[in-house]
Amino acid sequence: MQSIRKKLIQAFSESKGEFLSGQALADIAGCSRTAIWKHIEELRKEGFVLEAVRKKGYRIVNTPDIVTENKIRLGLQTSTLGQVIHYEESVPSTQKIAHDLAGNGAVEGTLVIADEQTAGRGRLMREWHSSLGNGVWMSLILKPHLPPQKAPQFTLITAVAVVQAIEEVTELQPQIKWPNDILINGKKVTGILTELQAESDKINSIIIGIGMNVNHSIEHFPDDIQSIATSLAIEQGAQLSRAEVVQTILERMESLYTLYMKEGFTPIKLLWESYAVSIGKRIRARTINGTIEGTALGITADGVLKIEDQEGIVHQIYSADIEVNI
Ligand code: BT5
Repeated sequence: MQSIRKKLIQAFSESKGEFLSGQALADIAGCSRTAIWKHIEELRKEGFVLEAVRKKGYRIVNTPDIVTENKIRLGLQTSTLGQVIHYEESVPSTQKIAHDLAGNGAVEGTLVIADEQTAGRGRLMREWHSSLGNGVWMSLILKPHLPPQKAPQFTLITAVAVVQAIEEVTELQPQIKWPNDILINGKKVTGILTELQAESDKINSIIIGIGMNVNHSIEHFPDDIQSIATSLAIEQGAQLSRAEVVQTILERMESLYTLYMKEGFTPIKLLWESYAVSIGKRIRARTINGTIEGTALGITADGVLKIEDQEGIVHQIYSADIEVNI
C-alpha cells in the first residue's frame, strides 16, 4: 500500500500541477485504476485537494498545512535525508522515537516528525513547548563514520542549515547564538538538540532534534516564554507552509552534511561565524562548572567556543547557556 502511495506522490511531484490520467498513474504505480481511485480518496481524507477531470485525469490543486509523510515527500529534493519519514500526529517526543528507530537499524536520513509533542525536551531535560499544528517538531537520524568527539559539530552544521532554510523561505535574517539557538530580532525561533548513540571510538547514530516555531502567534506560547520566543509568522507577518520549511531544512542540511564529510569542518565554521550573534561581543557563559564572563573570540576548528576573560585568559567552552551584550 505505502509504496503505491509513494509512487503516486512522486508522480504528482514531477507533474508539477499538470493532469495525470488514471491509466498513467496505474502504470506508474503498477496497480489497477480502481486501486488508484482508492488512494486518491485516501489523499483527499488527509487534506489534499485533488481535481478530477474526465479524459484528463487528476492533479493536486491545493494542499493543507500538514506535515504528513505524503506532504513532505511532495516536491522534496534530497537523495538521503527524509527519504524515510515517520509521521505521528501527537507524540511525547520525536527524539525518543528516533532513538528507538536508530537502535533498531533505521537508515541514515530517517526523519521523525509530529504535529504535537506532549513532552518535548531541550538540553538538560528542560521543557520544549511544542503546541499542536503550528510548529516543526522533528528528529533526524544520521550515521556518519566519525568518532564521537565530532558530534557537537553537528549542532553547528544544523544551525547553519536552519538559518539558510529560513533565509530561503522568508525575508528574515536569523542569527545563531552558540551553540544551539536560532534567533530572530533577539528572540528564539528554533532550538537544536543533538544526541548520540555511540561506542568509545565510533558514532552509531546522531539524532538531531529541531524545534521550530513556524505559525505561532504570541498567545500560543506559555506566559513564561512569551518574552523570549518568537515564530517565523510573527516576524514575517504571514503564515508559512510547514512542509516547505521542513523540505528546505532537509535540502540545506543534505548539502552541508555532504560538504562537511568531504571537506571537514572549516567551510562550515566560516558559514557559522558569518551568522553568529556573539562573536566579538561581551558575553556571560553559564556552565555546569561555573560562570565565565568575557569577550567571545569565535569557535575553534572543532566548534568549541573561545572566551577571553578580563585577565586575558582564553577559556574553551564545550557546553553552556550564553547571555550576549552583558
Ligand atoms: C533547545 O534546548 O533549544 C533544544 C530544543 C529541541 C526541541 C526539539 S523538537 C523535536 C525534538 N524532540 C524533542 O523532544 N526535542 C527536540 P535548550 O537550549 O535547553 O532550550 C530550552 C529552553 O528554551 C527552555 O528552557 C525555554 O526557556 C525555551 N523554550 C521552550 N520552548 C520554546 C519554544 N517553543 N520556543 C522558544 N523557546 C522555547
